[in-house]
Amino acid sequence: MHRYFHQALRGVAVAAATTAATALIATNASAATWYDRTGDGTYGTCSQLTLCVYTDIGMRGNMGGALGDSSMALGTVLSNGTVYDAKYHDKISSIISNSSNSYCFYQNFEFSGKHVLLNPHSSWGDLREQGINDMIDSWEPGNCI
Ligand SMILES: [Ca+2]
Repeated sequence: MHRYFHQALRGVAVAAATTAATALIATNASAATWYDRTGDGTYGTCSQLTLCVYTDIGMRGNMGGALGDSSMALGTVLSNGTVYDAKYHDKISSIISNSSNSYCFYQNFEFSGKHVLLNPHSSWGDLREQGINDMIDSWEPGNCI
């Protein structure tokens, strides 16, 4: 758990220039606000948010969206008691970023393993093309490490 916490703090440091706080720290009151929605196959479900992940290809399925830049590790319990693990762990298939930051997405929840970099204001409609479909467990603003 301590290692986990350390990893979370590193994520914040990487994003120090942003409003980032990490949802990894369940008691962190400044964690980005998270919205659970259903993707409808358009960009509209994410238009008011910073970063959105979808469990299905083409911006469909369960959608988790963060308002504000934040690192995230699936499988942790957030301040609202939500366990992200069940809904998104190893299920993300498309992503939209409206952030001015790049984002690195990792295979493992400790910001490790296979990883891919999403440029600012970009999207991936089919993560099979990035070779990381149904694999992502964590992400953070900034470049990959
Ligand atoms: Ca999926």
